[in-house]
Amino acid sequence: MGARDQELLAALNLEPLWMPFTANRQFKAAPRLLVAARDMHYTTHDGRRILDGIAGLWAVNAGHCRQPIIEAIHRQAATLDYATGFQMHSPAPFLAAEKLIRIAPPGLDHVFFVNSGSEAVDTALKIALGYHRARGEGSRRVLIGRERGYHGVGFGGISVGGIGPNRKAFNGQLLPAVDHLPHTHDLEKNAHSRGQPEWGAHLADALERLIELHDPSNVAAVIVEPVAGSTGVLVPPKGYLQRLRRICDEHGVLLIFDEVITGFGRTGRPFAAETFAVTPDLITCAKALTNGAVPMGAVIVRKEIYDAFMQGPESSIELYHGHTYSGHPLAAAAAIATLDLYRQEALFERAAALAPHLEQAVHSLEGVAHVVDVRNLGMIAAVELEPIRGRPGARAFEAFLRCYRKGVLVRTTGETIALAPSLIIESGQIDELVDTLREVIATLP
Ligand code: PXG
Repeated sequence: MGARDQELLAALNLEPLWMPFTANRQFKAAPRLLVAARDMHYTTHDGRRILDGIAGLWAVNAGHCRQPIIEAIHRQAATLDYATGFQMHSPAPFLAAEKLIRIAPPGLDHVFFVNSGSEAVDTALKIALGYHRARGEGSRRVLIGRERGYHGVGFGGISVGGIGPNRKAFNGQLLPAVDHLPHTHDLEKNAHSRGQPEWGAHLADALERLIELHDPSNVAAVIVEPVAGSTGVLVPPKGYLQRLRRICDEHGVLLIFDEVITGFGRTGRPFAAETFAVTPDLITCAKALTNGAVPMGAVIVRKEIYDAFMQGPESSIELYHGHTYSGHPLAAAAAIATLDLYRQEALFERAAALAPHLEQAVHSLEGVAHVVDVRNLGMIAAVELEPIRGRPGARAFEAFLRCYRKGVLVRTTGETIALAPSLIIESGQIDELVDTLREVIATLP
């Protein structure tokens, strides 16, 4: 970064922008700005290189500023900047949908495009309700989420989500017919699990009880993240997702996997559904769909769900839902280039091949001061720290700040430090991430 950039940044007025999920006043007092990126690294406003340990925010799976994606966006912007998807469309979203279903689990073969993970979740919940209604089972309205689930910030997403602070200020205005499964995190039983924990499949049986309680005739769908990300990387116990699937099948309830972070090779396969060999009825995805380059999300559904809507006169609109930017040409062009790049560079296979190295590296942090748990799956890893009494999250946040000063970007949530690097990472860079974490954690208060 040149002196001119620094001058521009010095003149930047930070006040008008209300930042998302950020301690605005604390940040503005000591800002951290990223001004450029390439492959595995960011450049900061003070000219330092930062190794990106979290793929932007679980998004940049092919690494930053990749040439084929840049060119596809440029080409599309210069050819067709925008076309509505309402009663018209442009070619790119059709091609993107076709490419997406090629890597989706068999049977999930129709795609609804949106602009974010939150929109994907709310869209999936609406499709689930509409599906039952279209089949004459309109009483099925109860949606079941899970404690510690994160499904974005729409009213639907925070309702099925299981994060107290995200719901607190809006309590009383959430969706009315919602219930929650217990989360699966238990340090007494599962601390330091490598991959899926052995204990906890039976926690899925709570679904049976919830469905009984509400009566199956009233229950529409269950939504879970296959691996919960935002609330600290909670890997599903062995057999747990299979049990959820079986219980849903027994009661005619739809199963939605929110794969906004687990999609696109993060677990070593295109989707976690394949990694865990459990096929949901709907998948929500976003983030790495365009390698983070243009906002886009998608809901992928089973043929039977799409077909259930395709009734009545052909001139009727089957689903009263959509966004101005559903299937935006720039996003679709970025998605096409991204999916091609994942295939050409075999990045999902690369993730599967690198996962054992990440596992071994991160588990070397067991026994370091403050560390109460290390867990991992695919190219996701997490280190949970003992909290400082009375100051929840403070120790992990301090680790984030110190890592950043030492040239490494990690993500912290509560007491957990998460790693989810781009799938192009080299094994030496994995060691650099973990070695930096080790040094930082050892010096934490
Ligand atoms: N579902 C899941 C599983 C997510 O992880 C969303 C939905 C919402 O996506 P949008 O595009 O609306 O943000 C997400 C988003 C973190 C973190 O700290 C993760 C997300 C967002 C912000 C922070 O891990 N994931």
